Amino acid sequence: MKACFMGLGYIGLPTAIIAAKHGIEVKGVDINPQVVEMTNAGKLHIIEPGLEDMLKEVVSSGMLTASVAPEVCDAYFMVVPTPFKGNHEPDVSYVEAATMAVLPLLKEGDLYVIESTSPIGTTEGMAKIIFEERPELEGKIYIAYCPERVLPGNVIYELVHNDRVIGGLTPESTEKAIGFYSQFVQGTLHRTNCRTAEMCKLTENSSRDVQIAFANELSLICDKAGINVWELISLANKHPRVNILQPGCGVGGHCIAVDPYFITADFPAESKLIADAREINNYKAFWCAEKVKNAMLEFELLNHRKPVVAMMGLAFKPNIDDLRESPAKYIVTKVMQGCNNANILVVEPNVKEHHVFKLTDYREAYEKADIVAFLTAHDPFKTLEWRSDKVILDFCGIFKR
Ligand code: SAJ
Repeated sequence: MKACFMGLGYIGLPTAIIAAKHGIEVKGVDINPQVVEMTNAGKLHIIEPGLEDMLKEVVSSGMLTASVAPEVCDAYFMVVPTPFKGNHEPDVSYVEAATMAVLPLLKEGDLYVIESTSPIGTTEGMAKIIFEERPELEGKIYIAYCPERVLPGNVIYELVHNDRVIGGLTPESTEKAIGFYSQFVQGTLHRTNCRTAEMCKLTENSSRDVQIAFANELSLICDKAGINVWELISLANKHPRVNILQPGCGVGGHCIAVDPYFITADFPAESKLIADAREINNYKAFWCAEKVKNAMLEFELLNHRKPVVAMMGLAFKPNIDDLRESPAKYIVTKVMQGCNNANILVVEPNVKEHHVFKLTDYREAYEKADIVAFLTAHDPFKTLEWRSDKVILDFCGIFKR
């Protein structure tokens, strides 16, 4: 079986490599010629432990080749971005473009799968486009939606071992998709329809966003009530059936902070809790920036000089180098806007240099700072000793004090 993966990004490329590793001949397609060139040279354009060796292997064996245009295969996978537009409206134009690109190649018996996180009804919408252009294919090809749930940094293991939800346009389509994924997925493949599978992905991430919003709301209440929120949550979680997540400086990344809008955009009247959770998590980043700015003003009033401020962390979550959609980055920018940058030390131990921020070593910044704002709970920060001579704003539970 020949499989075509449209989109060689954080999900498409690892999935293409794993499929090729399991004996499937794979044609990888990306609109970025550099991605195509690097892939064919056995070089990763993303950071994922252990993946580059696997890429070199499948490229040298000829099981994976990349190009900018698709060619005739037996199965086609849409693994392209689904961002949202300015007004939080989902943008499925990349899925549409990828579908139009493979449309002329489709033949009877082929499998067409969307993996991209999509609003409910996208798979049916693409089927409509396909059958309008190619009416002879109606009922003759298999169409399904199969979301992924891998965690960046552990993609190889999770792509093989995570359970997956397979939602066919028809039961036959579900079975056909199961036949494909069972070639390399050891997790359980759960059968359903395409709308449920689309909603399942959105549900998983929206549920996490709501849970994080609850933790963040607790942190605002505890700040006002003079309660240590970390201690509170730790005690509440001693209850056998309570599992409250951790407050942070907001919610970042391309998933948890984005996917809930795919629901609220289509069901605004029904999705109040999901919408409020988004508001709370976005507000938390604003609240943290205000906290830092107020601490700077208080310091200046008390000490008659501007403070040195260490902003600890830019990444959107602990121990990674991904700054995309990062609340920490937003907070640093907001704090810098309010003052001349001279006394703001920016720290990100997982990035060597940044095109906007001058980076300082985390130990040096901690030593020099009068005010220290912990934004991302990177492991190296946890080696630092608490200093009572500094103003420490611990937004992400480094010291849990
Ligand atoms: N966060 C908190 N408190 C917590 C947990 C997370 O503030 O207790 C913040 C993080 O700092 C980060 C954001 O939430 O800013 C998202 O973090 P995450 O741990 O959810 O990581 P993601 O976005 O990389 O991965 C999520 C995962 N989804 C779920 O856990 C339900 C992953 O399995 C998905 O594959 C991924 O989204 C995705 O691609 O959809």
